[in-house]
Amino acid sequence: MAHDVVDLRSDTLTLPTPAMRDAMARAEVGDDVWGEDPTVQRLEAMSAALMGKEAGLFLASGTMGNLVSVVAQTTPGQEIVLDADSHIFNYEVGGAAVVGNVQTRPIKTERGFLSPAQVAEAIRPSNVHIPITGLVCVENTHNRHGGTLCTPEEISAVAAVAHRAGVPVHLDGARLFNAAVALGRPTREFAAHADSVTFCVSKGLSAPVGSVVCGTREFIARARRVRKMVGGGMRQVGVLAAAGIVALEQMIDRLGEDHANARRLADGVAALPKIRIDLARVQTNIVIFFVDRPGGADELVAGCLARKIKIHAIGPASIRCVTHKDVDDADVERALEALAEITRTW
Ligand code: TLP
Repeated sequence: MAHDVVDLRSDTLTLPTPAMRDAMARAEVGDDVWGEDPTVQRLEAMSAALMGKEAGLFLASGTMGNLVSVVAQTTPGQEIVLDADSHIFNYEVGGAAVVGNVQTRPIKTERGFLSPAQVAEAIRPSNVHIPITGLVCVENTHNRHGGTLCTPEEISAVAAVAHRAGVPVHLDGARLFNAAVALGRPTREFAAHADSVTFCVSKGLSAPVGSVVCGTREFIARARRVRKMVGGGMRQVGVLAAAGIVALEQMIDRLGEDHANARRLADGVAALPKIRIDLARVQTNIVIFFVDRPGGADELVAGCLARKIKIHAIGPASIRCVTHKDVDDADVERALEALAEITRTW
């Protein structure tokens, strides 16, 4: 069935599948703060297995997963090292600073990924004047860099440098399954050298709510306390975890379709006038492009909206489109036709 509105603003806009709604309605539940929700426990165990970790913890969002991971692995006054375009630094309302009382050390990178040399340089020496480096964060795939991905080997190289200095590593894998599918590698290989990893079931995997953080049993016990502290202890939350289980069972392999659609969208966009796009960065389900015309990004957003196509301006001259299960081939064609029409006179 054709979609009335084509929504390319984010993969967070995916609607739950009928199988998810069915699983939610039937979910066996209990009070999860009391450790009595069997459906949550099943999702956490499945997640831990997929990430090759001892334990998992279901949370409300990727933001909460990152916050809990930062707080559980640092002490106030420490510094966390991350990419300057990372989600934690840009889009999480300063939670690491406000709740975690840590200082962020943002570092500019080419594709969103710190090199081992950058990490080595950023880790602080022991000195009475200087904050202690408490955590290194990696984001894969990388949102602001346009869904770029890094390999398990790249993560391992960065983690080796951090670990040599006694610093743990957190992997913000909100879209880790996109990287795994794109590279044909299991998620546990990406997570292997990270001390904590968060992934979201609410993005391309299409569940309505939720993320899971995984790590050692000891880390998860600490993370559980922090989750409670920030108000994230939920009760009969198996109704949400049930959709997450369906997401992991049924929605991973199809992410390749989203990547193919993003590629077609990007190739079409590259042919438009006054548009700049780096096609090499289109590696998963995100397409970012730049508009070389004053007010052009707003014109594109408004022109698309008038044609029932939603795209997102992430800056005064930049647009982000994200493909997902509620965007099909015909929708990509519709979006490209709309963009061609709007830019025809440019
Ligand atoms: N990203 C959202 C917005 O917040 C920008 C989106 O539409 O892409 N890490 C990464 C890499 C993310 O892209 C996001 C969400 C999160 C963490 C936070 O997840 P939620 O939205 O569940 O808090």
